[in-house]
Amino acid sequence: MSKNPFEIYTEKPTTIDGIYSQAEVGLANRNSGILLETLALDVTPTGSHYLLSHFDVPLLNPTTHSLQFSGSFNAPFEMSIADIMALPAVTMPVTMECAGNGRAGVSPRSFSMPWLYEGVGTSEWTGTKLAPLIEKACPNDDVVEISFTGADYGYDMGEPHFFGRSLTLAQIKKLDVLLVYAMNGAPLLPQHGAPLRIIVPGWYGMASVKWLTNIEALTKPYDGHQQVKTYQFKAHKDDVGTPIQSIRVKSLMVPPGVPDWSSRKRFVPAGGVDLIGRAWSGDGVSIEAVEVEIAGEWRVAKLSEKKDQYAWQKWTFTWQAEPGEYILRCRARDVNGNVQPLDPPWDQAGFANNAAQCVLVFVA
Ligand SMILES: Nc1nc2c(c(=O)[nH]1)N[C@H]1C(S)=C(S)[C@@H](COP(=O)(O)O)O[C@H]1N2
Ligand SMILES: [Mo]
Repeated sequence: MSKNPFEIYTEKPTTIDGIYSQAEVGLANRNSGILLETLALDVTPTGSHYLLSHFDVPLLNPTTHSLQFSGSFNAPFEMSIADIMALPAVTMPVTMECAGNGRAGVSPRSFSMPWLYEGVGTSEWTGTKLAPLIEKACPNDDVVEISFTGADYGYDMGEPHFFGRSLTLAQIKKLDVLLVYAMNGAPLLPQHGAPLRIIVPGWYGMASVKWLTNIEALTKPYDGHQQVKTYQFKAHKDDVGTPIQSIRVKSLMVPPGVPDWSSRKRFVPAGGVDLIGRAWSGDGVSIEAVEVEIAGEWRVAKLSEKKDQYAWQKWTFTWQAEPGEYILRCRARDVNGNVQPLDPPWDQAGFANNAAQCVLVFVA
């Protein structure tokens, strides 16, 4: 047998809209999503923050783990977690969203983690700024990119690799990248990248490498699988693609009322109903307005001020619900004029679907 049993698996399995394979259910069980009711909170409780791990969760020892700076640095070094924790600490609430969030709503759909709406959350991340450490390691003049490698290893499309991503030096400075060891005031949990990860505020989650082991200064563009073979917008399979980076404008609501166990449709008693939700956009851009659609009419919601640059904003709307059947929708607009579409934007792998959420409710 070949040393690489997956070398023939270069194509993703075929899919049927609305029908999920056992492998996809397995992915969905490992990669839990936010409980939409916790959108009522500014900070997502750690246990409700979504998860996306491509391979197995590495169980690393925080007392022996170290971060290596390698490659074309003039003054490379190594740091323990204790060394990193001794540096000036920053705590930042950041809304993180998986680039695959909404994938299940794109038709025809592509095989991968089948998110409906749940691949998002806001945590208070504690760590230290990455840019000064890169400066300390002193990148040589020939450096074009910095790569970040995780300890998790596996196969995708026939290619064995450690999960890794890259950023340019300019991006690291501009994006306020953090080297993070704590989440919501507690040490990172294994599934969220313990003992060390980066957080790239304002970008989709794939950039925020977990289980960080190595930071390398590269003299050629990074060609890691998770940078060049995926996380590219593609109109079709053979499209050259454009890299996915900033989060697209989006909003979600807490589904009102109570659910039916098997259909997940909602029952709402007639009368005043307080709709609550969150809205966010990429690169720390503020939201300008959120609208709610009820019975075909779009109405302006009340929007809270932005408190933290990279965290979502709260919105509310009081609905005088009359008996009937409704599809509620919400859509946000950011200050740059980007608006959520009503229909899913097309992407071959279902990335970055920011179409307005639909919630079916019965009022009686
Ligand atoms: N090492 C490593 N880092 C990773 C991943 C991974 O599989 N391995 N998944 C990425 C993706 S796609 C997302 S959306 C976020 C999810 O972070 P979370 O699981 O803490 O929510 O981590 C990113 N960092
Ligand atoms: Mo993701």
